[in-house]
Amino acid sequence: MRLSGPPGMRFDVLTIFPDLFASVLQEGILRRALARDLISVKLHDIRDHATDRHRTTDDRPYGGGEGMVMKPEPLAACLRAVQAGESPGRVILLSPRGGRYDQQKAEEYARLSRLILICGRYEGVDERFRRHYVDEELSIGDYILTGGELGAMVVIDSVTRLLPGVLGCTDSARNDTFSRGLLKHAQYTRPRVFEGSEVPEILLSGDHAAIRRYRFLESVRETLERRPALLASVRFTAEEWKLLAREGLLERVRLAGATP
Ligand code: 9D3
Repeated sequence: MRLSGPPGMRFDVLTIFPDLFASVLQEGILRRALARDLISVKLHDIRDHATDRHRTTDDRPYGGGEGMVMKPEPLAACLRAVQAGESPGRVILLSPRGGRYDQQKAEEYARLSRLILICGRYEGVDERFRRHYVDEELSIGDYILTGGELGAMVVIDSVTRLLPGVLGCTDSARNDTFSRGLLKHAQYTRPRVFEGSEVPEILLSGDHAAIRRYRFLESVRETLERRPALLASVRFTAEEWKLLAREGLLERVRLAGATP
C-alpha cells in the first residue's frame, strides 16, 4: 500500500460561476482522477472577495463603450487568497484575446504541479490586474463564448488525461490524433454488417502488419482530405515514405507541406 507519494496536479479556478463545473467534474475520467487524487480542483468564487454590500465584481469601462469590465480588486484579493503560503502556480487567464490553446500547451501544462485558471466574464478584466497577476492569456478557439469557464474546463480535461495513471493504457494519451500530427483513421466495431454496410475486409484478416499499414494510409488520406495543413509538421519514417510512394500519395503529401 502506498502511504505517500507525489500529490496529484492541482487546479484552482477563479470564477463568478463555480456551479458550472460540477457536472464536468462528476462524471467519467475526471471524476475518477479526482477520486484517486491524481488531480485536485478547487473552485473559488470571485464574488466572495468583493467588499461592497452588493458583492460587485464588474463595473463600467472608463472611456465609455459597450458592456462591463471585471474589477481588479476582487480578482486580486481572490488570487492572493488562493496563492497564500503555497506554491504560486502558473496563472492563466482565459480570454478571447489570448494565444490559442492546443495539444502542445496541454503537454506543457501536464508537466506543471499547479495551474490557476482565471475565468473572465463580461468584456474582459481590468488591464492592470492582467499585467500584474497573469502569466499567460489563453483562448480556446476563434469563436465567442460568454466567459472563460468552458475554456477552464477544456484545459482541466485535456491536461488531466495526459497525467500518468489517469488513462488505463499509458500510451493511449500520446498515441493519439495530435501527438503524431495526423488525424486518426476511422474506427469500426460490431456488427460486421450494419445497415448493409461492411467493415473493411483487412481489419478482419488478423494480419497485424497489414492492418497497421492500412490504418497509417487511412490516417494520411483523412488528413489530406480534412486538415491538409496538419501535414506540414508531420515527420514520416523512411518506411512510411516508401509506403506513401507505393500508394501514389507522395505528391499530395509533399504539396501539403510534409518534408523528408
Ligand atoms: C466585442 C469584443 N469581444 C471580444 C471578441 C468581447 C468579448 C467576447 C466574449 C469578451 C469576452 C468574451 C468572453 N469569452 C471568454 O471569456 C473566453 C473565450 C472566448 O470567447 N473564445 C475563445 N476562448 C475563450 S477563453 C475565454
